[in-house]
Amino acid sequence: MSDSDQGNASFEAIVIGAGVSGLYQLIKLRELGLRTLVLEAGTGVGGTWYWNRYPGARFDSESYSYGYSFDPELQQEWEWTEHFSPQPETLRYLNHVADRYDLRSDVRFESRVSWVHRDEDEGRWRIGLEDGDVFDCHYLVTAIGALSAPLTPKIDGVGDFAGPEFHTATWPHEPVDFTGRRVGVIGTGATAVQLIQEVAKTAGHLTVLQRTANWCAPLHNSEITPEEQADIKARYPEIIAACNETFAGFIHDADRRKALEVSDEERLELYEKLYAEPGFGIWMANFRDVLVDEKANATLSEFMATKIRERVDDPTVAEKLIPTNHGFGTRRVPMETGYYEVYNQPNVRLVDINDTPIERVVPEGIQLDGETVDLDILIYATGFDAVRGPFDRIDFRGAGGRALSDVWRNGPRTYLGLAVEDFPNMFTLVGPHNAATFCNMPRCIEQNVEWVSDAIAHLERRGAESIAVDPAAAEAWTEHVHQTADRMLLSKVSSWFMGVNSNLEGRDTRHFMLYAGGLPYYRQRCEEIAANGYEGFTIV
Ligand code: NA7
Repeated sequence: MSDSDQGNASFEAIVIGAGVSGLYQLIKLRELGLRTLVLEAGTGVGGTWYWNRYPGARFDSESYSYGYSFDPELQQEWEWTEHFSPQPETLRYLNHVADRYDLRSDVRFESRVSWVHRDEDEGRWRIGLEDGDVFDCHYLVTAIGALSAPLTPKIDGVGDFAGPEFHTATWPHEPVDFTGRRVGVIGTGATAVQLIQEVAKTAGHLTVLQRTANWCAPLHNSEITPEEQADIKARYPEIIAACNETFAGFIHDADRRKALEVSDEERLELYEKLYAEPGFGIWMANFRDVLVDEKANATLSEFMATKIRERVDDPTVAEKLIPTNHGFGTRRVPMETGYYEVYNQPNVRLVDINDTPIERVVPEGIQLDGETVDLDILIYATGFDAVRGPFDRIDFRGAGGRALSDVWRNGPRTYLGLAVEDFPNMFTLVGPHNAATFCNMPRCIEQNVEWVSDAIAHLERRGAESIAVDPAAAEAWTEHVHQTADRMLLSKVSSWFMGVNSNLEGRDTRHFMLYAGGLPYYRQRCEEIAANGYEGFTIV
């Protein structure tokens, strides 16, 4: 399609977002012969990896387990240089994919969607952009990501700082020089941990403002040697197949033993082994009861606390870095490379804002209770309105003009995390209650995209006009999502997994945003539903 075609407003399919899921969805819709347009807010492809350019941003997934697997030639020609790829390389990879399959010609950049309305007379979706342009389509696929609605904190004076200020998720394209500068970072989530390690290397002084300590685990990143590269390339089918059989699509899978059934020595042996190994093993390949049984979890948390005490010189600082309100792995585990040692540096100060609350942001920096922290640069690593935020920021209206925010008034209600009642012919890749939200994303994204593409192919073959979720099916899936989460300790803890966010009104009660039944069961359920003629949907 040429640029001039993009000016035509009508398409058979529109995809919102040109990140990992949107790019693959475009490839699959083209294979079906559908005239497709992708609407992308950024100036380039990449989604998460386009926006999150902050120093230190990188995979926590093994690089070769993260890349697309749909084309063996793509796997063979691309060379990941590190076991956990840094953001610039990942963005290059996604641009390579866009080039290789000539995807940009069907992407309209700088096109932020502000509303999506169902035209029931025409049986089409109308999509309005911020710039006023309007498009319409038969099939709509949202590929808007789970972590793409950044939030600044609800703190008085945000915006009053006189110097440069940044949110990690809208980082400038030009490098920021921290040399000799006084830098403040608000937040200590997975993003902040990656960032702090980098900023501390050159900043004149770094102040970290921590509200909740998180359990961080060593990443153990390294370069991929030529021998490892050859081995990875020879074993790609095996690696991807193994990921697809694990709970969350990673190369790591739970140890079949229980922490409380083995001897103290055996338990410690596994903890030490996993702590010394690269990646999420300590979270994903641990004893199978540590994320569901409080006593089992306590043994692991105690082990991790000992490590923090060993690595941080000042015992008072070490205690501040040890979480006290949640067990290991019940919130997203930040992966680190020398994070704890940062607090041994003379140019770094940890402020626990529970002891010394932030009063407000002021032109000079941050006003704490009784003290002003003067800053040259202020960074918000304060996260996102996760999972549902990207939907809430678009005015979605379905059948009968019903707002999505109304359907989700008491929390998301979806079928398979892929479709919503009253939103016919609309599919939500990586939507709330979708296994892809709790997954090594591309492994689940490929499953999502292929399932949606098969569903659309089914409709096209039958000459059907629309597919719509039965409310009872959405009800049952939502209930299943909650029951599955209730078995896990993470459901007892406040985090973005649970939809809790202090920066948003009315978001203080827990409502699970992800799907924790595991990728194999999720895939099987999706396949069964398709095999049963799209059970739970009405096709007309
Ligand atoms: P997270 O994990 O939501 O972390 C945000 C951090 O910012 C966290 O430490 C928050 O503390 C802190 N925060 C948020 N609002 C405030 C206010 N108002 N005052 C002080 N501190 C605040 O976001 P990330 O970007 O780190 O990671 C998101 C995901 O992206 C990550 O899990 C990966 O999957 C990739 P809190 O814990 O709420 O007390």
